[in-house]
Amino acid sequence: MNATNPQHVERVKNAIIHKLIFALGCDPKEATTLNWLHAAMRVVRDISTEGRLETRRLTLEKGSRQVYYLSMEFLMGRTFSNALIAEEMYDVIKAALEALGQNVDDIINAEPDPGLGNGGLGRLAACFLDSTATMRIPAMGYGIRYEYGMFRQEINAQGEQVEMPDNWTSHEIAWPYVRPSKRYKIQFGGYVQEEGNRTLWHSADEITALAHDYLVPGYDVNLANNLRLWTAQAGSKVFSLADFNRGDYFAAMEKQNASENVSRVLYPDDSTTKGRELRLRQEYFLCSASLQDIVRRHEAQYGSCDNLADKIAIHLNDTHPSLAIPELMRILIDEKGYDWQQAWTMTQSIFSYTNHTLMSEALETWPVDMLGMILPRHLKLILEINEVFLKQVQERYPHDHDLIRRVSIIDEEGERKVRMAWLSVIGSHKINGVAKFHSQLMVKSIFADFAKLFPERFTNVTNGVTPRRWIGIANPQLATLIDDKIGGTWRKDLTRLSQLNTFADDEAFLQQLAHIKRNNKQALADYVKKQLNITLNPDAIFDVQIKRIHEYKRQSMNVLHILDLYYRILENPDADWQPRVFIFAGKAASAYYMAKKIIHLINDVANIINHDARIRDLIKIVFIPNYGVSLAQMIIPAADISEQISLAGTEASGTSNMKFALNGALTVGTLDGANVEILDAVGKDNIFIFGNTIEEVEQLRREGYSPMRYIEQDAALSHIVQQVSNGAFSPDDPTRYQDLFSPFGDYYQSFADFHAYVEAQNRISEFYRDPIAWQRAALANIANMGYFSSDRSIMDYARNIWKIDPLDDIPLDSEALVERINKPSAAKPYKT
Ligand code: 26W
Repeated sequence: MNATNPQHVERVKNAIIHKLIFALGCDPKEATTLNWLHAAMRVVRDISTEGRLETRRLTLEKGSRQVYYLSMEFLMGRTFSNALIAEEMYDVIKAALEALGQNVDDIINAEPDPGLGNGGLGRLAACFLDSTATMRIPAMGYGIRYEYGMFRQEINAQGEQVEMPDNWTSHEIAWPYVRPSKRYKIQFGGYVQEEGNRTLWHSADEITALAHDYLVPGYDVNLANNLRLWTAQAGSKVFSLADFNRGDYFAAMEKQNASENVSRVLYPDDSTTKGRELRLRQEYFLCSASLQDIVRRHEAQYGSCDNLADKIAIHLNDTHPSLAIPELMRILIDEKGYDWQQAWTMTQSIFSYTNHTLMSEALETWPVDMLGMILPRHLKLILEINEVFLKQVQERYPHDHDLIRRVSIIDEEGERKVRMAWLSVIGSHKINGVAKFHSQLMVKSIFADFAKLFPERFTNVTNGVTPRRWIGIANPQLATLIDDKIGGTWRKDLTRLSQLNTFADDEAFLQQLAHIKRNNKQALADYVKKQLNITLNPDAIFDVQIKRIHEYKRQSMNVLHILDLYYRILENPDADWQPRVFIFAGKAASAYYMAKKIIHLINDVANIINHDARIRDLIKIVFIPNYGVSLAQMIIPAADISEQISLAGTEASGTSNMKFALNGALTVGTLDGANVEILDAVGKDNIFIFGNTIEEVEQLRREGYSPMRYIEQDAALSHIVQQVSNGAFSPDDPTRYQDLFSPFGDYYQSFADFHAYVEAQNRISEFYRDPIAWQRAALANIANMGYFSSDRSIMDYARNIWKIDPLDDIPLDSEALVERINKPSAAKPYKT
């Protein structure tokens, strides 16, 4: 659609007014910003809906294979801005809203950003859905519509994280389609009974899953995929009218509340048994609702499940949805009458699984007793799967008894536990890691035994990010500059960015890059001033670490460097120091004591250094609360330095590293995760790699890592650790950080990498003095990030794992699109 065509603008303007009145029942004279947002969203949703119908029509007509992507997390970010970019309606909506006296950016920013995820895994799922639609791969995402998301992070006056409910659903009316006809019963508890060769599950409780559909429009295609999120509804049986009428309102509602808790929050505190049980129920809730829906959709099209494995792929985004494996077995055997072996053959060829972490403490296990109590039928199936599998292993390796112990789905040591990663590997035909380095380690470490048993199953798909959101929306000035130089095709084929390499010696171009970065830094500084009343100098180096707070990511090592710089400035105040702004953001899991302590430390240190007049603003530290997709969109384009400093071997991939480089930030990073591939892509002169390699890390572990050794050798480090431990930054509670930098702890070897890290940071400060050289390096990052598009990742999955070909669609021109505004469906009808 064309913003310079007055007829198009007029039509869109009328459509917005029409929605305001007839979809929202709102008088335009009294409309609030949210009302305008919802009305404009409805106009755009109509267009995306046509794309959705077209996608269904093509999929059904051709009998295409499709993929179902199961994930406990989806960090979709704001919907409206994304849909505007995808449908290429930003300019026309902006013009129409302006004609109505409204500012499009205020309206975009009024949309809450649903926090239905925690980290990279959730954002990856969102980038992937965007890319499936753009790459014309028929796909549906399944997740949970958590009423309160993860939590809203506040930082209290003392500098500590406080978790508040994130009430994002309260205003959400315009984008999702609620599907009252798509409900499924989810059963829990009870017991199983053998009857002849059938197994009957007599459950004790049930709840209902209700579908909410969120369209995901593709970019520059007439297609849209769907994200189906489930909410829990208690059945009518659990509401006691008798209690209610007696006036015992608490008793009347108690059971209802308890069952609806399943979709209340992401990551209930799992430090208690009750919290862990709730998490297990959530996982099953997602799996059962989705699998029932998948089977229903398939049968509606083909009449039976006989060809299920030919037509669908189901992808497990980590092990969290791995109960889908026994759930499909249950449906096929108990409900559809297939025999065990038939069901198992289908199941194995349908499922594939992505592993996102090697850290053993993050590998999910469920106590056999808990699983048996909540899902007795599934425990029985898992035990049968295990028995069949172990028998095969025994036949192949009859003398290796330890192998059986190691690969058994049941961990028999101590309390018996079900290993969900083992179940996922055994139940899938393909298993992938998320970066080359990670995939290599995966088959050498946690899955070594399985890689020996089924080498053909293991593969790599390096993560990627969607350029539509991470440049198009996040950095519009950079997008326009790129459009001017090489045209707009990079949005669909990110490798086109390599054409920018020809500008490496074009100083005017490099200056334009610098100018855009400066504007983005200023915009972030304005935000920080407004939100936190801290003044940032946009000419300082913006050094950014934004991600979940976790010991392995080593935010505390970043603090060690800040303190090193602080003491050096104090010692030598007249040297020519490069001003730095250190920016942090990220949430700590509510029960993760150490991660919360790290947030506290960052704020304590910020409080002292920011107010130390001797530093003369050469260092500024900010912790920006409530990290999420929208905040990332503002911070990343403003970064000069991207901190990717996890201990080698711990970060599976990282995806913010890709977003930063794409926006021209230089990485300071270890040889870990996708940093290794980013180094290959951008070249060693355009990235600051430091620290021990995985071999060195392992060597230190074998020798018995001694943090004390580094303290003894390094006076600066020793001084910093002493100061922090003795309360120099926590005068109100001098013992607060006694345990943080303990010379007996340091599991993630920050002390071992400290010196190399500081040295890399010093090189950065020196390099920053030459603005043209710096921008040339920034350009080398932008221009060579083509590989890291999630479109490439999705095509890797589609070709090698899911075996799905793209649909043939005919993109519409702007006249055809404008014809769709406020008109009954223009899409060709299809049979349901
Ligand atoms: C069992 C509970 C649980 C749930 C989620 C443990 C750990 C998680 C993480 C939040 C998972 C996660 O986000 N992993 C990240 O996935 C990204 C996408 O592949 C990778 O880029 C990151 O390296 C990895 O940490």
